[in-house]
Amino acid sequence: MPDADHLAPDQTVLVKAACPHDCPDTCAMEVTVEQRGGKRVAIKVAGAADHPPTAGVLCTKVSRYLERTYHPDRLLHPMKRVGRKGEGRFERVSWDSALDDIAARLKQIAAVDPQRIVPYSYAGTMGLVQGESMAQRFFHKLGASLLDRTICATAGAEAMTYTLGTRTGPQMESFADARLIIFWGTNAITSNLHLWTRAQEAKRRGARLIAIDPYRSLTAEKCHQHIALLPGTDGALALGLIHVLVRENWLDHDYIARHTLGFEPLAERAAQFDPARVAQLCGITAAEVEQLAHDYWHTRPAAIRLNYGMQRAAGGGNAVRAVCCLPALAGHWRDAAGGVLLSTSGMFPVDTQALYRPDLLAGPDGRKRQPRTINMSTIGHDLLRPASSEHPPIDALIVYNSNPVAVAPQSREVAAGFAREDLFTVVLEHFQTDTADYADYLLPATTQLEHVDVVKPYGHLYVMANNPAIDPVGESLPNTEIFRRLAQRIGFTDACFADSDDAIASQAIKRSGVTAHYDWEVARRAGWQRIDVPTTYAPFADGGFPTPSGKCEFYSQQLADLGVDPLPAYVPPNEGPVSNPQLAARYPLAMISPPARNFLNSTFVNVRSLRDTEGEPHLEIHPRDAAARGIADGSAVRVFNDRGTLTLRARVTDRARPGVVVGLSIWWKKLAHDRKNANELTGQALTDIGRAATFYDCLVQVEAGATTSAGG
Ligand SMILES: Nc1nc2c(c(=O)[nH]1)N[C@H]1C(S)=C(S)[C@@H](COP(=O)(O)OP(=O)(O)OC[C@H]3O[C@@H](n4cnc5c(=O)[nH]c(N)nc54)[C@H](O)[C@@H]3O)O[C@H]1N2
Ligand SMILES: Nc1nc2c(c(=O)[nH]1)N[C@H]1C(S)=C(S)[C@@H](COP(=O)(O)OP(=O)(O)OC[C@H]3O[C@@H](n4cnc5c(=O)[nH]c(N)nc54)[C@H](O)[C@@H]3O)O[C@H]1N2
Ligand code: SF4
Ligand SMILES: [Mo]
Repeated sequence: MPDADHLAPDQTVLVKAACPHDCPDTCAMEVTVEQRGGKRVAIKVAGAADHPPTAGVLCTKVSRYLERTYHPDRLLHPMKRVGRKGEGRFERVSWDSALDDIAARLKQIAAVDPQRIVPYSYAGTMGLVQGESMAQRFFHKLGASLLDRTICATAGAEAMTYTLGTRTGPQMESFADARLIIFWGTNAITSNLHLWTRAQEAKRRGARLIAIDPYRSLTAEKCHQHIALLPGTDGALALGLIHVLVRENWLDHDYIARHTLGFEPLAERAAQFDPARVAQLCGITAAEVEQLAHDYWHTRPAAIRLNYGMQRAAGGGNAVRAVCCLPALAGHWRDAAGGVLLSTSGMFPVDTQALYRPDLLAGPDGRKRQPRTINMSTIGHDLLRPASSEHPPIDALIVYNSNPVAVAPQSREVAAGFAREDLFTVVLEHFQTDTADYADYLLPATTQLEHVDVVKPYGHLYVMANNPAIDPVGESLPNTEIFRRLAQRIGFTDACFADSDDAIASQAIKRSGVTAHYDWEVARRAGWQRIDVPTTYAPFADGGFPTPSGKCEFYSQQLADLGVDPLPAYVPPNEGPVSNPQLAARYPLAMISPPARNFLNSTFVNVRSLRDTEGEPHLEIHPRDAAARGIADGSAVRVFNDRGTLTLRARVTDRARPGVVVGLSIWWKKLAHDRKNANELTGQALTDIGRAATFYDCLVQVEAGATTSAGG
């Protein structure tokens, strides 16, 4: 078999790659490559049949990977701004002139105060190499501000870690063996296709599927039962379930006694959440609460697939804590197909010291610097905040693997911040996104088909390897190489700045515990390497929670020490009739903006075939709420609150429950007719645990007709 580097004109090769996207499935891809005109060209991508989680299938989006990679709009050269900020007018420049100028500007700013330089990145790629390796080394050496990466997962991740000690759960393959599967705040068909396949298999074998979701998503409509609660009320529902389990003595006393901490106070807390009260808080019936608790106790194995949809509200962290108590109470961890799965990311010991080199924070005098931390979910506030000695201004932003002008909450503030003429902005991208429009320098980055990477999944138990399949498109460079060259220009001489991408991939995972046998060379040849856990993986069948007490902590002393409620509490949405009746009177509808099936966050929105499938930005609204406002199906509506206003096409449908409107996201603003997306309306308040964004804690009003722009 030829390899991709030595390919005769008539030969094709299969290159082992890994999907880089922010998706729990982290599929193994096989890229068919041939030689054309002296260049390696990818002609096909497919899912690897022999990788158990992938099982030969890619989703619709990534099946279109070649359309994205060879898109006529790919950025091919470094570019420099010529128009006003945000206008998106650029001229082509050479790499040397771009990097020389960027290095000079950063040096100048760093001489005043390096904290004035802020990196902004998220999970455009989940690769450990093109993600944060060279980039963080560079920013640490510079002494730049640190970034708190909270835009997606920290509420649940921290809440689960306080409760279980780590992030793990039943492996996705085991869901096929469950008899009850609860999809809690997740539309698996959209965002977790390969787990859904296992659930389908379970269903064929007689399992019962239940969705807990304010929206009748593609997944909810295929479940046996759909509990359509109000957004942000999941904590109350979970406490209601605990209430019934305790009242009925549906409890695994042996498991509770041996492996949990704080049963008595938890039971006392749950006593306040009788089904009648829960029904009222959640906008469901008491019978739904009773029935769910009954099924949860009487059906085994019972697995909960918990996901992010239910965390994007003020009480997201506490809600996750409450749900994480359920399997320990009912003894479901005893089964390999039981328990709760939010993420498997706790299973992979990433070597953050080797990758990010936090030791480089030691300044020129050798003393460790402690730069300020910017929370990425409040970047709008932070860019516009008046400077003070406590808050040095942000003078430069380096954006990579993220599209904040489209994805960060309260977009008007974010865009106003990016529009500051005194802000120096560099964007590393594949395309001219909404964010790229504001760049002073726009630098073309390679895609997964063009660079090396190792991907840490969060939905299964295999480390994934990505080999480059083709030559870089245009003059694009891997993120690592861009930061390597910048480091060199600034004069950083530490050896780590010369590490190759292969060297970084081999450093990325610690060789200890379940990854004692991690070997990059082996993984890159095979395409993946399973961590060393048994095929029937039941992480807490016999307790062994890696919390401070070694138990599942219903009661968390760590949270108590932080001044946070040590027991799972019900924290109602910030924007709702309970917390803010005046606001709720003016803006009576709760808007959620969960992922669209054919996009991945804002990635793929510019891929024609996928955008055409999604149609145009729309708002789903219940017939009752539509009728009350004289809104007809297919008409344009104005959606607004104090933060802004946007125009969407109404879909009158009972998929949205009464009181809730749904705008599937995340559109590129510039591809919407009014150049806005759902984040025009979302706010910058943070969650109770994890300092995360609260995208789905957002009250709005909707009006028929869409001609004015009042209201915001
Ligand atoms: N196709 C596709 N796949 C994706 C993404 C994408 O954009 N598109 N994004 C990726 C990323 S970054 C992430 S973080 C994951 C997200 O993964 P998930 O969190 O599983 O996201 P969704 O699949 O949209 O499911 C969220 C569901 O939660 C519901 N929901 C909203 N608010 C509430 C609430 O308060 N309570 C409850 N119970 N449900 C609520 C929504 O209606 C929606 O159906 O998906 C990843 N996968
Ligand atoms: N209203 C609303 N807003 C949301 C959400 C929601 O549900 N509703 N979801 C939130 C969530 S869960 C998340 S995770 C965030 C996601 O927000 P982001 O992490 O910003 O994700 P994307 O929108 O996919 O943008 C990633 C960008 O990285 C670029 N990219 C990919 N690979 C590379 C690379 O190798 N190098 C470089 N330089 N660039 C690369 C892509 O081209 C893309 O433009 O959005 C959040 N925003
Ligand atoms: S986005 Fe998810 S389902 Fe699609 S190919 Fe990538 S990992 Fe697989
Ligand atoms: Mo996310």
